[in-house]
Amino acid sequence: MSDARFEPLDFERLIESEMRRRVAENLATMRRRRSVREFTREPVPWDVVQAAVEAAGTAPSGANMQPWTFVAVTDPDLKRAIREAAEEEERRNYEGRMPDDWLEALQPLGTSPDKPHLEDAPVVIVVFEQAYGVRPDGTKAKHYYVRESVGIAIGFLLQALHRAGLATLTHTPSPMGFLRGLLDRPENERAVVVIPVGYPAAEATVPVIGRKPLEEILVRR
Ligand code: IYR
Repeated sequence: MSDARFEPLDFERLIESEMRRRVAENLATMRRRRSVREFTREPVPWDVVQAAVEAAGTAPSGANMQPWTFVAVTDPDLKRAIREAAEEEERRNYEGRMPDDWLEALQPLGTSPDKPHLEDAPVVIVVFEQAYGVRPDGTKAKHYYVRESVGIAIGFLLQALHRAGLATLTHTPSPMGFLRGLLDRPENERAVVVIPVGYPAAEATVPVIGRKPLEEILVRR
């Protein structure tokens, strides 16, 4: 017998004019989201970070296991340690570990092994995926579609932070094994992404890039 419990759906049906107004407003806002690599050291409101992470936690996940942990680092010593470890790995990447075609693909972005943003940004959110859960009694709970679930949650997080007026960078130092030790996370957790969060420096620039036109990314059948 199933012990599933159901409740009425809380759904707001919109008239089409309101649908269009909202989707256009969202598109205009999201078009302005950019990956930012230059931050001021100005602190950001902690309650805004909290609400953005709570929004990320509403993401759908395999069997609703919510296989994620968001570690929001504000401690300057910890941020420095993350920067130093990330730069060490990245130096090896740029100086030989990345094949030429990868370096070539990154050329337009102007990235380098120097990661001052990992220290300058007032908050650095490290998102961990939980390969499995640990129940209160210590037994393991299986998690499903972990990477997909965490990827969706990261998307929610980036959107929430952007809409709240904060800049972010989606950074994936490679390999990221050092983050579990530095941040004292349990052995079922693996870092997926590092997200510096803050205000862009007044003189911040971003690479000139394009977005694929709708005709190229949407297929109607
Ligand atoms: N992880 C390196 C290299 C890098 C890789 C990709 I794929 C990017 O889109 C950007 C950078 C770095 O952070 O510099």
